[in-house]
Amino acid sequence: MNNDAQKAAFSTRAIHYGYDSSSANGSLTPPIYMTSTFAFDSVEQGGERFAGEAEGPIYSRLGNPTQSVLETRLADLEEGEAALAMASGMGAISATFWTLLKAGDHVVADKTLYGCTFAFLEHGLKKFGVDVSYVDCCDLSAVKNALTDQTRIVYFESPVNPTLRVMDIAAISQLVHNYSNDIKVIVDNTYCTPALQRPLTLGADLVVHSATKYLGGHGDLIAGAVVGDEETVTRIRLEGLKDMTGAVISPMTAFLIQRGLKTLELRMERHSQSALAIARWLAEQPEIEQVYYPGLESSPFYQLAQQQMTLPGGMIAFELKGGLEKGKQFMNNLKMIKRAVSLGDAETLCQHPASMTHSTYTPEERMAHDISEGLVRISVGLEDVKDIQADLSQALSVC
Ligand code: 4LM
Repeated sequence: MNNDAQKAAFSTRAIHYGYDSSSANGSLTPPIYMTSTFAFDSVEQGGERFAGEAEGPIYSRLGNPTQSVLETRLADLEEGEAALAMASGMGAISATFWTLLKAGDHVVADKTLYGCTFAFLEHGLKKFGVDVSYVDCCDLSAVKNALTDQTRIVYFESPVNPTLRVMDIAAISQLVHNYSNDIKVIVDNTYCTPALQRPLTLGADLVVHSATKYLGGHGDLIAGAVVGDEETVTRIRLEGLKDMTGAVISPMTAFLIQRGLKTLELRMERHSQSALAIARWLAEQPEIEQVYYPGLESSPFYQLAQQQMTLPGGMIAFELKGGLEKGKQFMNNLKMIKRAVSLGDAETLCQHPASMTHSTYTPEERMAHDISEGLVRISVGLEDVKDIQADLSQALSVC
């Protein structure tokens, strides 16, 4: 491993860290170990690896050298001790929760979560005797009041999908750890990536990702990851991944994410720059009721986002005057911009959370969890910002 790049800047480490080409015949890019299993030199060596007494690969459900390069690099970028890459964001989230919880435990989660995360907590974990309280994690006293002796996890996204509320990660982590060091603060960092925000440096215990999004960055894979301290990540690998979910990442996918990481900082800068311009423009349009974007000075989260994130990111949500019907009309008018869920791709994507990503909530739950029926979400892509704006403009003009 060539880890000299450790002291280098983020973009340099995103390209070099965790791989030494001299270990692989000089291959500039890390080889893809497309193998399910690994041959042992002897029965004794195999036994030692299984017993954890010797280093070395065993079977790709437990790890694979291509995956290891990605994990080493991602852990470094998030400033964690270790990372575990998995088959999807939901694979990473579920493996993490299954490992850390047992029946009778309690989770405090923010009131607005990606739809399948909400469904996992509400319909999955609750079925197995885990209690979940949803609170507004922007309200520190609400978080404090929700903690009990049974609480083991405090979980939130920041910024939140889809409403873009921003949580004070340092303040929440401090409050929770003052209450008990047995509670893990877990932050879903999908919207920011470590290029814009590093929750572990702010006091969080674990970070989870849908690597499907900005980390991969090209809309061509599904993957996830968890990053944190070595001991917990090893437990998640050996319990949540190996025995409970089996949500293993393929070597090819791990390779594609490594490729995505090389341009992560560049892409996040461009996504943020274009999204800020688009959000400012949207806020001036007479057809628009409200724009949610933490980079707008008018946002209630502007100051916190300035402190906690290096840039405001590429995601925008907004409501049109006329609500749901106008929102649908607007979306159907789009020409270049794709009507699609997911985010963080080169292509600008537009979706309707109430009927798509957050349709796992009932209409009553959506209302209680702050997801309005008329909300439209845009993942601002890497096209020229003038072309993105032109498409939005023509779609608005015929509403
Ligand atoms: C979407 N999101 O919003 P996988 N955490 C966050 C997410 O946004 C997602 C996941 C986890 C969307 C998918 C259709 C904050 C997903 C789950 O899809 O399992 O990699 O990640 O459009």
